[in-house]
Amino acid sequence: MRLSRYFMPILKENPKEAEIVSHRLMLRAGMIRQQSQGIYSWLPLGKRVLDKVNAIIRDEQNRAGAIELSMPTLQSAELWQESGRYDAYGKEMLRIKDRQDRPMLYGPTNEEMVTDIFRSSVKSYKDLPLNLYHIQLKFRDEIRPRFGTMRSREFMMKDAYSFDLTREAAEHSYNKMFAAYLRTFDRLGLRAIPMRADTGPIGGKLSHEFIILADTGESEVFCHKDFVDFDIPGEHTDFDSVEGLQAIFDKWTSLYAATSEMHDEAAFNAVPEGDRLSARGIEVGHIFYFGTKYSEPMGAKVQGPDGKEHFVHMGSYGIGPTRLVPAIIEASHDDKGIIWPASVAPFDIVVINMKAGDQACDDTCELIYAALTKAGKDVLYDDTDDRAGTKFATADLIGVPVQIIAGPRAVANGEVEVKDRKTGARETMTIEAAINRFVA
Ligand code: P5A
Repeated sequence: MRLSRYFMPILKENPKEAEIVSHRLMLRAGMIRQQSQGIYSWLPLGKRVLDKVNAIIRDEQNRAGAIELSMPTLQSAELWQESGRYDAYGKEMLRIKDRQDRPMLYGPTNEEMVTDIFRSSVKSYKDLPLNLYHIQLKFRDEIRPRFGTMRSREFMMKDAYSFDLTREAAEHSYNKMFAAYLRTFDRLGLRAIPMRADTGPIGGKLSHEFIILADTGESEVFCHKDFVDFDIPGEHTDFDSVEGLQAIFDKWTSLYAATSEMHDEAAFNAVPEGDRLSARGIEVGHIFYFGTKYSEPMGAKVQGPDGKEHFVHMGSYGIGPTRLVPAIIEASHDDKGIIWPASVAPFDIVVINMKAGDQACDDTCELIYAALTKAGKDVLYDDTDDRAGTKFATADLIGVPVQIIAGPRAVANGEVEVKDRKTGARETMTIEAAINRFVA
């Protein structure tokens, strides 16, 4: 992508409305724009990051055996009347009427709709287990939308829903998502700690929130500090192994970890004082087991091996991609801007032409840009006629992991500089060496 032809509206000044660093940096880097309170457009640079986050989430959901579908944002009120949540959900639900005066709503979550899909076509235990997910916009009319897309009214969610014949089988499904979440957040460059949490309007008695420790987090959390160094399940994890997944779950729940709503002061005080971590955190995921809460009132049942009908045991599993992007920034930035983990960076490399219009600089940059693009890298080429200082500041602000800098003096020697955004380390090397480093 040539910057001169891209759309990346950088802000020079710090936006006044932004209270936390991720919100400030997302606005300054031209990643998002607020359209009305708590409702955002994702501008091209932000959209690239969001797509990469979603690709990792999708990959790990698929690995764990979940199947993707797509459900609509608008739902009919009737479904929610069946489960009893239409009235219970309160003012957070955006209620709309269509032209025939039928009550509709902008979905805050999809338990009812997916249960309806399930009951219309699954009739036998032989079709279980089943886990269906989608990545879709949601709307919750939050009392206090704030911190940009961290807590917005319209937001994206990956929501998965599992269906099983028995409670034991449902626990295996829960453990699959538990392990998949550990892997997902790790690939996003984050350390997320599962913590016992309040189930709120989703219901049931068992749930875990996945929390990123951050001073700017909205949740108050308490946990054993060893979680920070626990091993993440590897990519060859056998998701069909009941014992294997139970062992992962048991390990990751063996020490104290709870959000403030579930906090047990006495249990926490039993943790040796030096091992106690009392901190703030960002909830990036939340998984639930709620048994037959929806299947019973909505009549979602299958025939079991005993020939009788059984209400299915269900769980639901949410991740917030539009919250994850600022959470990643909260965890990874410096005073110059964002530092993207390579897995979600909007571009792999930025090529900075320090003197656009200078034939040697232009030729060198074109050569590098073409070679790296051909090798499948996402390359941003800063071919604008901005001052070099402005270009460096922009490159640091948008946080692309590698900068290849071509200035007249180095280019005259057949060389460029390669800068690592995270460490700031710079290395001068031949043009060929710079290309080879990233092509291999
Ligand atoms: C689980 C999947 C649910 O809604 N139903 C379907 C269950 N869970 S949840 O905890 O309420 O939300 C799941 C995740 O969505 C993100 N999230 C938000 N992100 C941005 N702005 C919001 N207002 C918002 N509300 C929820 C969080 O990451 C949460 O863990």
